[in-house]
Amino acid sequence: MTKKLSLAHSAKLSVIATLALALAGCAYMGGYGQEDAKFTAVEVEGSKVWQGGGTIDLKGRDSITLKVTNTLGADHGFSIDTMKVQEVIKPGEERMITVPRGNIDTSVAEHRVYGQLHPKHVAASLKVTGQ
Ligand SMILES: [Cu+2]
Repeated sequence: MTKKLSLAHSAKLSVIATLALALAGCAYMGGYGQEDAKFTAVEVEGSKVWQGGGTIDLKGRDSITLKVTNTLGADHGFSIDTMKVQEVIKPGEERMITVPRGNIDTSVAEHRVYGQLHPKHVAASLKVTGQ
């Protein structure tokens, strides 16, 4: 009798533990530190390219976060004029860039993402909806 009760009790505990882990997982996935879009400076067939992009829904958001990585051996510029972003990313650096909603030009649906240091650096684009 006592054994049966304690088994039932430990089963209940393991359900609670599983739920707690699942909740923690959800909080992590949707929480702080997650980027809305990723851009990576890479070399493709001899050209330097900002690879990445996507579409971000701005509805109900105060800011967006971009994860920018430079895998190359020199500094590369990262600019989005219509979001007031202009950065220089060091070789091997990974940087999270937060853009406040107020800096995003809402008259533009597709934002040009380019490297201001090198005219030949191939640009990418980022779409923003729900503004
Ligand atoms: Cu560049």
